[in-house]
Formats: sequence, structure tokens, C-alpha cells
Amino acid sequence: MTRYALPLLLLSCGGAFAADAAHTITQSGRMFRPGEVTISRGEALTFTNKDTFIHQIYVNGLFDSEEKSPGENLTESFTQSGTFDVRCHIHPKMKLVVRVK
Ligand SMILES: [Cu+2]
Repeated sequence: MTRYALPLLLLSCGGAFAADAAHTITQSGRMFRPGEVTISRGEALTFTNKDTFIHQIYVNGLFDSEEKSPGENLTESFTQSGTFDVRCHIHPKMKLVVRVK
């Protein structure tokens, strides 16, 4: 077994570790990338601001974040099943659809 075999094995079995997966959403060009994501109940999304300006995101009824500067991260857990729209106070066209199973 080469030293590379174990990481490759873990990657190829990623589905088995879904409950522990880190779900990263980047904010870039006034967009969420990807623009939609499906996660399991109790999992979290980490939002990384890769733009050169502030974002301030929220989901009605779930959370309402502080302003996040370029390079900052925000992690939010989703504890209810359903479909949620993540929006940005500063850029109303930004939208991420989160499906929580
Ligand atoms: Cu924004």
C-alpha cells in the first residue's frame, strides 16, 4: 500500500461519512456557490466569504448572522427538516437553497 492509498480510500467512501461531512459554501461574485445543497438534519454549513466586501446572511425563522468580512467564515447548523432559502441582507439577489433531509 502506498502512502497515498488511505486518503484515496477515504475519499472514495465519502458517502459513508456523510453525517460528519463538512459542507462548505463559498460566497463569491455576490453568489452562493453552489447555489443549492442537500444535507441531513443536524448538519452544518460553513459559509466562506471570498468576496472583497461584506455579506450578512440569514434564513427567515432560523438565524440572522452578523456581518462577515472578506475571508471570514460562518457556520450554521440546520436542526429542522425542510427547504430553506439562505439570503443576504446586503445583496438581495443572493440565494442558496438548502434541503435538509
Ligand atoms: Cu451579500
